[in-house]
Amino acid sequence: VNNSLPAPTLVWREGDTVTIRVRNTLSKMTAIHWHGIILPFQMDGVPGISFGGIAPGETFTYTFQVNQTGTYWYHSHAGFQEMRGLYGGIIILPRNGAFGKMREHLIHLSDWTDEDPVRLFARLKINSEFNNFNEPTVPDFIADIKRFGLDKAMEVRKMWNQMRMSPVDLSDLSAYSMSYHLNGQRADQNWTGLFKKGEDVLLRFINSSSNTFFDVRIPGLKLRIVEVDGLPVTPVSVDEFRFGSGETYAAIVTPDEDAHTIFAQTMDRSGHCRGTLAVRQGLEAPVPKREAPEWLSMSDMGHGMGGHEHNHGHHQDHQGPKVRHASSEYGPSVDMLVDNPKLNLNDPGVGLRNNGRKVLTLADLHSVQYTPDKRDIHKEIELHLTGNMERYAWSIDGLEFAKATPVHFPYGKRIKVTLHNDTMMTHPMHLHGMWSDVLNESGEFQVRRHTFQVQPAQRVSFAVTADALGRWAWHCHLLFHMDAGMFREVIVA
Ligand SMILES: [Cu+2]
Repeated sequence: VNNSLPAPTLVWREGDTVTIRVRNTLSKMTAIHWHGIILPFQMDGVPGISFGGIAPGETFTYTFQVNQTGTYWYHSHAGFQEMRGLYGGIIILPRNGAFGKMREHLIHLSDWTDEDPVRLFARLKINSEFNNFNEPTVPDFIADIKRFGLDKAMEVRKMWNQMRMSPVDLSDLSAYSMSYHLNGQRADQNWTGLFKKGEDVLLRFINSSSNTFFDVRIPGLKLRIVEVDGLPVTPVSVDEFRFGSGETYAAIVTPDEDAHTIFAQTMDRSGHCRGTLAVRQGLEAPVPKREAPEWLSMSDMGHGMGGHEHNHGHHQDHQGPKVRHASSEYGPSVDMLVDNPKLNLNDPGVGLRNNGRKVLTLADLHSVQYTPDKRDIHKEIELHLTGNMERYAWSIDGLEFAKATPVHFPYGKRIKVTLHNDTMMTHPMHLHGMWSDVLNESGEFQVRRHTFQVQPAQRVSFAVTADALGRWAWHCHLLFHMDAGMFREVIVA
């Protein structure tokens, strides 16, 4: 956008009507989506749902009133353009607030591929594991034999083979085909944000990557999380947070050295990006080593999963919810069904458990300055996130977008949605047009999000007030999962 990567940061003010004329100078159709912004559906920028897209040479005028504050972003919702730099930040100031009360930096974490994303996607479809170098190998097997004895080691292998799952499927794209950027710069280019000694710094983090989870920390500094997805939360101090594609977090830090490293390793530990907060340009602080990837545990894959020969539903313990899988889940698009899901929200996730650092979890986030819609739930919807790793198939209830019918939200009603993850991967789920009010384990309102992570074998519920008429997109924000079919249209009518 305007020859810049990331695209220019847009600063808006609450209450203003903004008008953005987007002229497409590319040779292909494009579309800009305003991520997390509540607006009329025709302005939402999803081709085929909100509008027809912006053809080459055409200009589309977006205009809407801004009724929220905080950190958001915008990106292309067409093809794989987001993966090649079509993203930028949005800062919305409170109606009466001033900009620059505190020193602040906007930090985009993103991924980039030099390959043609279309070809990369096609290759994943053919062999989804080509990219995963954490795959256990023959030496691992020999190590297992030494550790467990041959019988047990064989058993472990057999188990994985039977499940046709890889225990290290943390991410399906790795540093082999991607590079990782902080504000458009590689780790060695060391993007640097300045501060004066003794002052607090507000960091607005945006995960504008197409397909990457980052584990973010600033060694030696606490991150005081004050805002999530643009909205204020009860401040919580952590050392680290897992950052999903599409989410935003704002954190206040108080630097006490001349230089601090902002370190973000990918969830699969195949790569990282890095920047520096410093009192002047040219300084560096030590850069931590990337940690070893951790295998998924059995609990990450639910209990009693397996092929279709198992009797689903007979493994449930009496504590958990009754899990029912849609009949469409029993097909070639699904390789795993979770009957005993994890219900707790306080799991930092694989690779971050017991690492000696205080890691943010979904359970730590509590909205403030917002009174939830307390009306009774009018309708409950349960959807399962499904996939087949070998086929690189990603879907909802076993149905890819092209095979599915829209989800209906009755206009003006309060609706409860339960997402149940029948896959081994974490999915950042993003509902357009309306807020997702994430509920705690007891079903009470906890935190308002526009995008939130559903961990492997986890079940999370949220409530929505369906006050936005029209057609909306709802999808996993990993671009390749979305394109493979983990996507639904929502109709509010
Ligand atoms: Cu996904």
